[in-house]
Amino acid sequence: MEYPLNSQEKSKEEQSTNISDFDECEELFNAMDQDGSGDISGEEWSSAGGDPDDFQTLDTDQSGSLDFSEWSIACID
Ligand SMILES: [Ca+2]
Repeated sequence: MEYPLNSQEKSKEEQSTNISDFDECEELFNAMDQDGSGDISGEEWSSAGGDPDDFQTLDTDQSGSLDFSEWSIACID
């Protein structure tokens, strides 16, 4: 399924979770996880240009790092 070129405007509601979203999120996650530890530390988040307040919000279990499930909630939704 492809979106027509003239309808680039997608509302948040229309963006369903699909494979390409997931792949993009995974790529971003891996890019931010600079040491390949499998989670994004506060330092990695900041050095990627992330807002510390967003980090706090996304770190739902307050572990001090974002794992992929925490990240994917923000990325895919
Ligand atoms: Ca890491």
